[in-house]
Amino acid sequence: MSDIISGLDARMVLDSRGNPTVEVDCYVGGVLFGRSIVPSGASTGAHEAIELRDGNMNRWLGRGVEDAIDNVLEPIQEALIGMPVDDQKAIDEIMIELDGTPNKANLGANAMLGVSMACLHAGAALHELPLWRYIGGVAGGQMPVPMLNILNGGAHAASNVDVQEFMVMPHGFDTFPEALRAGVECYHALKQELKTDGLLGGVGDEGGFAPNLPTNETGLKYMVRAIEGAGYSTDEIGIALDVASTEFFSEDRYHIDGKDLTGEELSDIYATWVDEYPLLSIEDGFGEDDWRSWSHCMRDIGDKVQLVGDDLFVTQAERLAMGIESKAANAILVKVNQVGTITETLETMELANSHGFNSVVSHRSGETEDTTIADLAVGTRAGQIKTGAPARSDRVAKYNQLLRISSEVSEYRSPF
Ligand code: 2PG
Ligand code: MG
Repeated sequence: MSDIISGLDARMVLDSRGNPTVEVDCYVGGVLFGRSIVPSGASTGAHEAIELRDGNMNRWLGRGVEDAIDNVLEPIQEALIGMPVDDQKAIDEIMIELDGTPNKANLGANAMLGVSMACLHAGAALHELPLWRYIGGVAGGQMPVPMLNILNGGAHAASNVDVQEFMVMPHGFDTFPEALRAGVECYHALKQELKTDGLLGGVGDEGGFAPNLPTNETGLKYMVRAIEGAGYSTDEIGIALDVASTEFFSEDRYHIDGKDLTGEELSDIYATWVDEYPLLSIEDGFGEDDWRSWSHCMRDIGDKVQLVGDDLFVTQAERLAMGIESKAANAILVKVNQVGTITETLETMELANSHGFNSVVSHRSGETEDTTIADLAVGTRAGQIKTGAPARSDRVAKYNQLLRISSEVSEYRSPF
């Protein structure tokens, strides 16, 4: 049987916010072997690889992806036809060279990632392996602890809450399905708590509730009420935050809860929250270039809480190496479209792992039915995944894929 890429196809499809995105098909021996859809962020980091948008304001509010699709159909296809589809590294390296820029500005990270992921799926299909096993190889897989974003704020909601994500982290369970059930029950309990207080409205971009709250800390109180309201203890279910603080950082100050705080003052608030709440993980507590505050916070509470760099590291080995050097964090968020290829994603995760950093595989706020990240989390044995609330099919699709995988993979270990 042929293992050679015989062609690529690409088309525009919609993401969960009604924006255009890129779908890529990979053909082997003339047969469709792999398909992928590219996700898209809202609170994007300045250092992320470039997502190519047409900018024609008469169509799709300037968010069209015709140029990215043309790049798949023309230069990328031309360069990849004839390549063995299971040589992921060579495929990604050819695209990186063809692009020739440090941030994928030429071909577009959305074009490149679509191809990279479609080839990954095609490679798995060629070897008749489930995707997680193709990624994991002989090391097999490990189920991740889920982080469910049940209360949305920041750029993902129309509310007054600055913190972007309040997640439950069911870490004290023996299996993935049990952990997921506990997390989902907290989602339902939070709905009840908010209803009781007359705060139940719509949901945010990741399916979590999006109430207006008097302070950000009130969100933490609701999380505890949700955990306990669902009948669990805060010893078995903790809280993870994505503060996404770059969104409210300007002129060297953090504008949160109507105050203008220095990085050190904000770090002190996190320290109090860690003492008073079952807070296990804080993502993007500081701005994407505020290395000093990150390192200060690490020195202060880095032994008590997971500090995750998202906009800080943008899944790129070079930025992660800076963070390792300056002891700025102890974990990395992994988003495939921040770097643009599977090979570079795996290299960054390897670097994290070899320096004792935790990895959290993540969705984007703009998602689709594509479930590649579920298999990626299992195959790389990342240990943690965040993929939204258990609501809206773009989020639930990942949890459902993990449930499917869990019938084959029983290994499950919480990093907490
Ligand atoms: C984040 C993500 C995903 P976005 O900040 O971690 O939750 O949001 O995709 O908007 O960057
Ligand atoms: Mg984030």
